Amino acid sequence: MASNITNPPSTLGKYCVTLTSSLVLASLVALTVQVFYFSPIDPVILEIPSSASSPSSTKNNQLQNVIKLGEGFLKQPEDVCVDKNGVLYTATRDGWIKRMVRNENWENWKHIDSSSLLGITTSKDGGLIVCDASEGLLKVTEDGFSVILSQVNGSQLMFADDVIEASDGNIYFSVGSNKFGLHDWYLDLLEARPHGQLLKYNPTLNETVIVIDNLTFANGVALSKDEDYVVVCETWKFRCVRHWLKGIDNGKTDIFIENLPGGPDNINLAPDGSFWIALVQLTSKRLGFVHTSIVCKHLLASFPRLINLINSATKSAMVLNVGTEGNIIRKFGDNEGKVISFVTSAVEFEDHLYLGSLNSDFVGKLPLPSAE
Ligand SMILES: [Ca+2]
Ligand SMILES: [Ca+2]
Repeated sequence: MASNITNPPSTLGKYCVTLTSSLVLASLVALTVQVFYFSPIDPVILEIPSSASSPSSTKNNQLQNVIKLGEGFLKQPEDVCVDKNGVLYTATRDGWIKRMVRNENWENWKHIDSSSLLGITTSKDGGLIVCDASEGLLKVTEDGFSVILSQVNGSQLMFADDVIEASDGNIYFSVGSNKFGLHDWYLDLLEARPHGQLLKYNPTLNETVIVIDNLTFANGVALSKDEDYVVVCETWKFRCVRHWLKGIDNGKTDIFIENLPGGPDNINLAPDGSFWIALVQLTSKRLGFVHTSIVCKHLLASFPRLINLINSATKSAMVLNVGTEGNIIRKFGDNEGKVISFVTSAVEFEDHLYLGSLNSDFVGKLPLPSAE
């Protein structure tokens, strides 16, 4: 009889439920093992200042007035600098150093064949010093490029982020992270531990020393007008740190400005001795919980395709003008990123601000008087 060779429906149903439960349980165990055991990060909670948790609350859209220089010609120009002749330079993601002479025509200047060029600065004996997050520090002149520094204490210099040259020839530069590379920057953000450094390279002695260790993503570097201190941006800490090079505090490190309304990227000295700091939006009101949940951090680190869900940096832009006392003088933004977003650098030259961005194919130019 059929009832002797088939299970009764209720028994079959229970069997199916048990099988499904077992499969779900096994999948959950596998997912948990995958997420926690193989997670590439060892995260801690990121402290987000209230000023940065809802950055779009400030009504400030002056950056929507930027003139787009070299639109379509410049792939993700992260940093900009201007030499003493007024020539504007930027390093692009496709490995070019491009420049614009005063007539506003851009040219391909030197090709470095790297997808990891970051901070740039002019050098006092001509040419530029360029950070290559894969190769180290490069010198770029009319003759081409050469490597200035590729190793620190016997190890490859990785993730050189920004650089400035002092008048005595010493080169101060940041290392974003000693653990994660440029293309894994989001893992460093999720881990939120201090893997960054500020270093000083003395070309005469061919010696590199650590100026500040344990920075939570070391980024922009600038010297004060009198070179009595150097400032380095600590992006995941929403602050900039100052190290004294002269005076009674020589050798000491203190906080220059903190509780910034975004993560500080590049910092540049303004002609009047103040600084311009570009801020990137690291979080949003809706997604702030990601940075305070260890489980979420492991999940995102294990499934990198999800990272775009929380990447808020491409949704707005903000730059600050900060005085020598760490006081905010001016703040310009594009809250919804309508014209420019993910601004990583702001350089003042002849009453204009020049803006680099990792989400643009142009350099933004903002006339300063009309922006006030
Ligand atoms: Ca720079
Ligand atoms: Ca940078």
